[in-house]
Amino acid sequence: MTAGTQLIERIARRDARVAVIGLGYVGLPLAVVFAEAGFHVVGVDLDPRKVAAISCGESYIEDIPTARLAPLAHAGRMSATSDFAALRACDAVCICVPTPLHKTGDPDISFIIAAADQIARYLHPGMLVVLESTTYPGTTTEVILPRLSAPESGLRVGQDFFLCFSPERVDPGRTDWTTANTPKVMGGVTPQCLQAGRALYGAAIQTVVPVSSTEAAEMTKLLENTFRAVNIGLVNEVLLMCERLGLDAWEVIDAAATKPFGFMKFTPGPGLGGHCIPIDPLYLSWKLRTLNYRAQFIELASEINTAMPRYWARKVQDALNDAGKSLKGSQVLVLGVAYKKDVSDMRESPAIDIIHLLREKGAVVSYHDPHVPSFRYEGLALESVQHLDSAINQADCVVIATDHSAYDWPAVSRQSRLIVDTRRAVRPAAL
Ligand code: SAJ
Repeated sequence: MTAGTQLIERIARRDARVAVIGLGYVGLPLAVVFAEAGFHVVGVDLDPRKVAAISCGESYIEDIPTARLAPLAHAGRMSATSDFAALRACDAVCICVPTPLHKTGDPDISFIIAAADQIARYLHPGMLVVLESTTYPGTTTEVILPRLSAPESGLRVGQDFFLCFSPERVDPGRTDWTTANTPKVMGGVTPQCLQAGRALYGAAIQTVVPVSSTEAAEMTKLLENTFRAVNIGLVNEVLLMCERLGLDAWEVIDAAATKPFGFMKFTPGPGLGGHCIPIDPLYLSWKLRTLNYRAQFIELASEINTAMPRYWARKVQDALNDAGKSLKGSQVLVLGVAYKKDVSDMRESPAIDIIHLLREKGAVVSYHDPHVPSFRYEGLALESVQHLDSAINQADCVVIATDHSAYDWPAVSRQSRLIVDTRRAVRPAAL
């Protein structure tokens, strides 16, 4: 019996022990889904607070209530550690670590490399390794594979161990599409690798979508998020075009969205926030530059999207000027600093760029966000104003940067002297 068939049999019997490296918004839900499918799961994370919380059965991720995690931890089906030696007893390891950018804008895959080096220390015959972190095409075979099939290990990919890439598709806060029911793309270094990956994920996730290689799977994820970034860049340019045409961009986009086919609605905004969309496409354009190709749509969309905070800061300056006021010394209240509505995440939030730009021009800027009571981010340390009504009354200009559902937008509109609305949260009267 080959190592592959033995692994697949252990998976079928739920005897396989699964490790998940990285217990964030991707790794923890994945670990829970495997544990609920009957596997013994060990989470590995360098953050002792995460390890302690999971060991007590307490969740720190919105998508996983403690009531769902606790029974698994208490039944011993799920545990956590910071000691990578736990991998020695595991049959499968899923890597769910961050893939940020360096300050230079180049991919930072140091977390992937660190995980691969740890796995290499405990790699044994019959082990399956699956990379989930979003990265450029080629990472699995060019970076991970050499570390696992180093001559001293004597282990051969596809025969002794198995290596796959399967992109994460977690959208934090979403309840309709979850880790368990979102189709999961899977590519293997060899057919045997793909077979092992499909066996494991197919035991816990409703639909596994095989593709011909790890590179195809890596590219699939980047296409998904590049599609969003480029279309958001397009509608932000539509805003700039409509302004010159004297048209309301949101009216035009809403009207276009009535087309029941061949159109997908995106809306202009303050820029591009989050930990995925602003970053993932730059992994792709970086890789293509190494192949002497310039990914023009990605670069143009990035140029337009990153220019939006400056566009909106200028709108504030112009609006105050039209009201006979200088931006310098004006009280400006920013509503919403999270990167998108109804979340508390601030990563790459364009609202922060707008605040910086307004402050640079001498405005006295405060903010309110029901999901962000205070923050210390990118050189700013601010607290949300406590009394929204009085803050609006005192403001020379209100900037709507994040259109949280918690706001009473008609009331904001009535109370504000001046509004710059980057999200069209305040809707004009219907025709
Ligand atoms: N944004 C716009 N206009 C739009 C849509 C978004 O300005 O029409 C802005 C948002 O305000 C935000 C940024 O772009 O600042 C990104 O927004 P997003 O809706 O893409 O949200 P994310 O970053 O949470 O994207 C995640 C992604 N999920 C994964 O990578 C697994 C993405 O693939 C999902 O499609 C997206 O959630 C989703 O649909 O909610």
